[in-house]
Amino acid sequence: MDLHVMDLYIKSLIKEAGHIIRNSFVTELIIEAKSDANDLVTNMDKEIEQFFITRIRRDFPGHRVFGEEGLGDVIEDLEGMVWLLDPIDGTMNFIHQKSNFAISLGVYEDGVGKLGYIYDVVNDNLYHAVEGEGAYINDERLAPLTETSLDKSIVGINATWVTPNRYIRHEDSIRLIRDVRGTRSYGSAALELAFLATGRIDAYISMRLSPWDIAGGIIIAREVGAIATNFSGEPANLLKQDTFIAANPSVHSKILNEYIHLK
Ligand code: 2AM
Ligand code: CA
Ligand code: CA
Ligand code: CA
Repeated sequence: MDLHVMDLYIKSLIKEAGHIIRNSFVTELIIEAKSDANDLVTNMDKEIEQFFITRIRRDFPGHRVFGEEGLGDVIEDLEGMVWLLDPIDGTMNFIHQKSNFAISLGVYEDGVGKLGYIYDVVNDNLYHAVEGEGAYINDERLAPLTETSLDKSIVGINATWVTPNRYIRHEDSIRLIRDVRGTRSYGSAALELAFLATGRIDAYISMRLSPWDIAGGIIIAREVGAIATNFSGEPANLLKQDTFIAANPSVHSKILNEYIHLK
């Protein structure tokens, strides 16, 4: 199918999902814990994932859906058309703040990112990209990233990763934080990638992300020149959880080589 036809379809689907989420603000959420007491899921995460799956199965038979809440297909390869969906990225923010969360979606064909979307539901900002045709916010084209340096960079990093952890050496994260201009933590990997694409931050680092957290964002970020890899410098993993760094090309390899030494 023509990518531009799909793009129009997906934009309207995402906006419809956004309406459902905004309307849910007046009703009480059912909140459950997943892997631990702070890893949360609500009835809306599941409802929105189901909403997408029902539409995709009806209108795109043969396409597969890989969603965080597991209501879609079991995905062990990226053959054919695969939609990687996070119905609500930043569930903790969704619950506590009713803002700073996003719908994240990437459409891949045989493992190649074709269409990427991040919808900041509350602010009604839709970031999107079509492979090779640039990245956009609300259909206005984003400028390519410009050259910068580490001492002028703002880095997105969650404070958890500065406490002793099993992924990265404590002294490395402390040194990185000292050497950059500033750090931010938004609590939504998808939004951090959208902010990287708009130049509001210059790098985003996480020790553990899942395919649906980054699938849409890496397509968008790539269109403005950002580089996204795991901590070994390999392309981001779209089948399983992994380390992740996406950054302006002028600081990506410096952060990776001089600050990140995996334990
Ligand atoms: P989520 O809200 O969809 O779970 C900050 O918490 C970011 O890390 C969010 O994008 C969040 O996505 C993601 N994340 C990935 N794995 C997580 C986990 N086990 N617990 C909490 N957040 C997780
Ligand atoms: Ca989650
Ligand atoms: Ca997520
Ligand atoms: Ca989620």
